[in-house]
Amino acid sequence: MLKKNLVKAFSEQVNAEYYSAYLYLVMSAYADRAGFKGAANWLFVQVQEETAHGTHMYRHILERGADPAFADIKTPPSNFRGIKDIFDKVLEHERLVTERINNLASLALRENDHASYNFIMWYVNEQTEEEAGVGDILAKIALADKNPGLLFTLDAELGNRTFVDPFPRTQAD
Ligand code: OFO
Repeated sequence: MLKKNLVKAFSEQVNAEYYSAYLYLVMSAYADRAGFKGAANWLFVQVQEETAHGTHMYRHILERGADPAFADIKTPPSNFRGIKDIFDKVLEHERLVTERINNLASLALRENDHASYNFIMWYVNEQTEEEAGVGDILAKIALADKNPGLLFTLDAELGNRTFVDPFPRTQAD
């Protein structure tokens, strides 16, 4: 059984994951309307990933015999200044999420809940990968400063990203 403070912390993180999905949906719409269809695709895959992260965590709460707490999902900002600004904000957001995930891991350890700690470790690793991936995109955007043509190459590359469900469920689940 999940302790009360962990139910609260996990539920808040479910909300934060769905907020991330909503934020990336807003960003995807912006990129699409700005003609960066590849970036729009990359961000839309991010929407699906964040939704999967939130849903997986919600299932963890249920599987541990607790009731998830639900709350409003706040409205994300939509005032972006171009594609670099978008990815700067993605990185900034992911760093905040990393902090939240680390706090959640520390709480699980403090509560001696090793099942939750083990569960949250997947998210710890995922955050490392996400921050690194966005850092690579920003490095390429910086290169495009001197050679704007590179932005089109990058956009085409971002257009190739596909969603792979990190937690596929079988009928037996
Ligand atoms: Fe949920 O993976 Fe980043 O935010």
